[in-house]
Amino acid sequence: MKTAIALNQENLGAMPSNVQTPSYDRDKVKTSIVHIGVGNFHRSHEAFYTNELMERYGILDCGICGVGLLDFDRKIYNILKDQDGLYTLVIKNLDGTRSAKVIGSIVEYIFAPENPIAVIEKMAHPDIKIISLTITEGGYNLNEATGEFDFSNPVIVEDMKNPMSPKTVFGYLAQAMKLRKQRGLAGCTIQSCDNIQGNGDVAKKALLNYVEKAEPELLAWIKENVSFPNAMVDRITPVTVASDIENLQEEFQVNDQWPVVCEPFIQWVVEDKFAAGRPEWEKVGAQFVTNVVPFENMKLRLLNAGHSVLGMLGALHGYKTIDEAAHDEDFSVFLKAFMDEEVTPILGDLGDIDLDQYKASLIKRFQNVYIKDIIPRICLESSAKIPIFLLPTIKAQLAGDGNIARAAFVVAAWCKYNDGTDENGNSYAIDDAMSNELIRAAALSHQTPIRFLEIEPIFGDMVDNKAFADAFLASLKMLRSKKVKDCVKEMNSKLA
Ligand code: CS2
Repeated sequence: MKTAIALNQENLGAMPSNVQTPSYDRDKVKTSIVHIGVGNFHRSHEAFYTNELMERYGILDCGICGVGLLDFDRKIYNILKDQDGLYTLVIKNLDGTRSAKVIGSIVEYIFAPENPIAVIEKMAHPDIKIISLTITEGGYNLNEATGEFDFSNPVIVEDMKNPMSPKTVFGYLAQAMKLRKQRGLAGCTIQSCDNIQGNGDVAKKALLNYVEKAEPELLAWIKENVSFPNAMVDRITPVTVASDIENLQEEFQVNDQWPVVCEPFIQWVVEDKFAAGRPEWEKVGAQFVTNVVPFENMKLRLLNAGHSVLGMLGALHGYKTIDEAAHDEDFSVFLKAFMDEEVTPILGDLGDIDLDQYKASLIKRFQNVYIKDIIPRICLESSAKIPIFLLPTIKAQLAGDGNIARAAFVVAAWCKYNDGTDENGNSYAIDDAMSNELIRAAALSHQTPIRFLEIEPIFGDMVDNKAFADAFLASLKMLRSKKVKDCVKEMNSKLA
């Protein structure tokens, strides 16, 4: 075996010919984007699009400065430092072929816990036109049921007390915007790239709520000078595992400490509302539209909810990855019927979108056996995901007397999931900001099944809806008395 070459700027010229490397001059790249939360998804999506612009069009004024706010980000900080901001994106095609591309668009990185002032200054720098975010669905600090900003969160309380050494994204944004205002600088765009309906509106609401209390005199300036475009973002990007690192060394002779693997599909539909201009991402496939709502609805309620369906059912059954669950005939019949009968009716007019084709392509994407998207990634933080991906579908269906049997079954499966053991007796961790409450409610639900729906921050008053509560209770009873696959078979034949 040939020795793999360590990935860094100096070694780029020595990379084997089957690895695509940046051919543009990275020294000439000018940073105009700060991105908070450089996880795998940012690296397969926005950083990828931006690298394409640099590579294919020589547009170099859209460099990215990554920012990590959490202690957890120390690892990526150290690795990107070692690798001069470079990393490899490995695209895994449906036919098993792979391509490897070194991405060079992240040209700076600041680890906030070590240097909060540098982050504030960077975000307030006149060259910065966009501050983009992937801070997860739960990161916006809004109560799921009431939609209100949670001022009781201890880190928020701390940020209000110590504005110059913030911990949260809101503390940072408020200080950076304050500096921009004081210095007479222009505003910028705050661009959410998280899977949330109206993600821009949500980011705006959260920031304005925070600022109203923390820095009230800044409120009007933000309203006037900062824009918050909504966007639909899409590319399935699993967790990187050790074998991805090894495969890259063997197949491409690249030694990358943290590559990203992803599917070939990519989509970004963005509201064209950028306060200080934007890169021409449309040149490389992004779609700029005036209304993203239909795209968001379709993606969150079919793809993301579809993931949760396969994730919850698959976890109980003991499957490890989404492709295994998606290849299970019973689960895929269930999923398809969920999409057709419970989601499609509430999607409304989708204009030119070919929904049948979209749904068929989703099933194929879930079934991509090379992606190996682990079920724990899908199930983690479900308390922030289910209320966005699944509950709006149930509410809309209930409002029109529509069918909710399968969606309610998935909620019941989620309840059982919080027992923490699959049907083979293997236990797993409940990785969720609300894990204590979820585990407790699931435990109580053995005696009093309705207890799970009484988690108010998640379900609000949905527990009072008889049709939903009945469907949930019937499903949970079934799930607690027999295997998930038998339940799914029964559902499939009963509802067919
Ligand atoms: C997944 C998403 O986290 C989840 O539950 O559904 O991460 C999904 O893979 C991406 O949104 C795909 O674009």
